[in-house]
This record gives sequence, C-alpha cells and structure tokens, in this order.
Amino acid sequence: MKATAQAHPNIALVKYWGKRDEALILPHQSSLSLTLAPLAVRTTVEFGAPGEPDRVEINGRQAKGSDLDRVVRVLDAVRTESGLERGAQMVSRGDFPEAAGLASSAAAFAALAVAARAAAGLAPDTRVASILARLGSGSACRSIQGGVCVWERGTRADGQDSFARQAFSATHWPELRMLVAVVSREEKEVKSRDGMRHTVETSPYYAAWVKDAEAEIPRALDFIAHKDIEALGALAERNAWRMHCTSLAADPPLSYLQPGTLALINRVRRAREEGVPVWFTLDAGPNPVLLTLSAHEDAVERVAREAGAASTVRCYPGGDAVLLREHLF
Ligand code: 2P0
Repeated sequence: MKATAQAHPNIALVKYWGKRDEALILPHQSSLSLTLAPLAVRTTVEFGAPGEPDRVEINGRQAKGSDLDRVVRVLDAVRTESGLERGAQMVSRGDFPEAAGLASSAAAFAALAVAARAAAGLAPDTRVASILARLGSGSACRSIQGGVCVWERGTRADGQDSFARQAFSATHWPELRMLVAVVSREEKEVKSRDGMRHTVETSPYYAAWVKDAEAEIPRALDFIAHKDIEALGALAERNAWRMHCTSLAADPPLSYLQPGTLALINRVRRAREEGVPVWFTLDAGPNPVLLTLSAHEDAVERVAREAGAASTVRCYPGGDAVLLREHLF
C-alpha cells in the first residue's frame, strides 16, 4: 500500500496553451516536449485506513487550498480505478534549485500518478498514468515518459484519448541540451492556468494559434528524427513567440516578457550570427530556456551570463518516471 516514484519536468517545444475542458484539463491543441534531467521530484504515497483524510506534504509544508485539491483529485481517480476506499498520506520533494524559475508541477503530478497507482496495487500503464497526471496539471501528462513526448489533444469528451506518448527515447539524441537562463526570480503575476483561460476567452489570435501549433507537431518530429537542430531551434522560437503573441493580444493584454527576457533573446540571436548554435523557448514566465548541443553548452552559458542571467541550470534529455525502493517516510 506504499510506493515511491521519481519524475522529471519537461520543456515544451510546441507549447500547450488553452483548455477546451477546464475540469478534465483537455487542451485545444497537441503539444510536444523534451523531458529534462537532472531535475526531479520524488513522491511517496501510502494508502492507510478507510475513511481517513488525505494528508499531503509538499517540500516540507502541509498542502492547503487548491494545491491540496489538485492532489486529492488525482488520489480520488486512483481510488475509483482500484476500488480502494482508504485515505492516503503523500510526501513530495523536488530538487529544483529555487532560482530555476521552472515549474515543478509537471514532475510532481507525474511522480504522484506513478506512485499512487503502484501504492494501490495497480499494474503500470503509461497511458493510464499519463491521463491521471493530466488531471493534476496538463503538462504533467508529458512527464510520465522520457525523451520526446507528444500530448495528443484527443477528441473524446471524456478525455480518454488525451494523453502523452513517447516519440523518441532519451538516448535518441543525447547531445541535446537545454539551459535555463534565470533573468528574473520574481513570482509571476498570472499563473499559467489563469493566463491561458484569459487568452482563450479574449484573444482574437487564439484560433490561429491552435491551428498553427497543431501543424508544427509533425514538423518537429521530423526535425528531431533527423537531428536537425537548426530547423528544430527555429521551430521552437517561432512557437514560443506565437504563444506569447496570443497572450499579448488578449484583452487586457497579458505579457510574461520582462526587459531581461528581451535582452537575452536578442543576445541569443546575435550569438547565432556569431556562430554559436543556440535558440530559445519561453514558457509562461520571464526566463528563457536555451536549446543547443553539448559541444556548445559552455559557450551558451557564457552568452546567457553576458546577457544578464543571474544563474543558469543545465539540463539534458531525461528518462521515464520510475518507481524507487527508498521511501520518503
Ligand atoms: C507547456 N505551459 O506546454 C506550456 C507552455 C506553460 C507555457 O503547460 O492548468 O501548469 O495545470 O494544465 O500544465 C503550464 O501549464 O497548466 C504549461 P494546467 P500547466 O509546458
């Protein structure tokens, strides 16, 4: 009745931005991401006595409010699947440097999904685990497997065809590198969940975003299959710009960009003109993530520092979410 899992976060190269179903977390478009090592979240789940309340501790603090609700939602889905009617204890810990500015929720809900299903005695199933992780946070469905994963939007109203599948394992292109360039540590004012809802509801560009992002997925897969970093980098940059454009066109406008973000993006373009193969992507926050190859990682880190990044976090393709023998309690 007790299990522990570890999962990595992921960075989307074709982003998820907008839900067609808020309750089930079903997206308007498909997305594609790279699972990122060495960052990871570990989570232990133990089902106890029937009728006990769930107890949830995240990074040393008891979870409350919407954070607790999201975890309970995933635990409830596992109770439904397994027929267990027991309260659970969950302890979760991330090893993310606080300054990384990377959301740990994708890794956290992926680890929770894998640990909770194992603790309930359910056999491993990447599809079911991906759907379960999605109920906690959309992007988490892409952290069940390593390497490159595609979250197919699906068309069913019950969400059973909306999950992520591995397209390439972490060993397909081990030289890929993603460097988080931290230009601001300030907490973002608008959370992704609220920002994407506002964009769907008010941006006249939203329909164009959906159509374009969907069409980029097969192109991204082709570039990754051929290890074409230039084409993939260009695709990642234009997809990030287009996601941010839809938000900038919302009413009132929504901008995650800060002066330091633009300074870094401009420096990346100049570095490329000077011969450094580097491209950026940008999530719903101010810190660009730089795409390059291992041979150029040091040069890219220098570029990021010169352009004002206070710190950087080096990442490489990560593996699947896995069960661990050692528990957190
Ligand atoms: C992504 N982001 O594809 C995009 C790009 C942020 C920008 O997925 O509401 O935390 O829990 O489904 O997954 C962040 O959104 O939002 C996100 P919910 P989530 O990675």
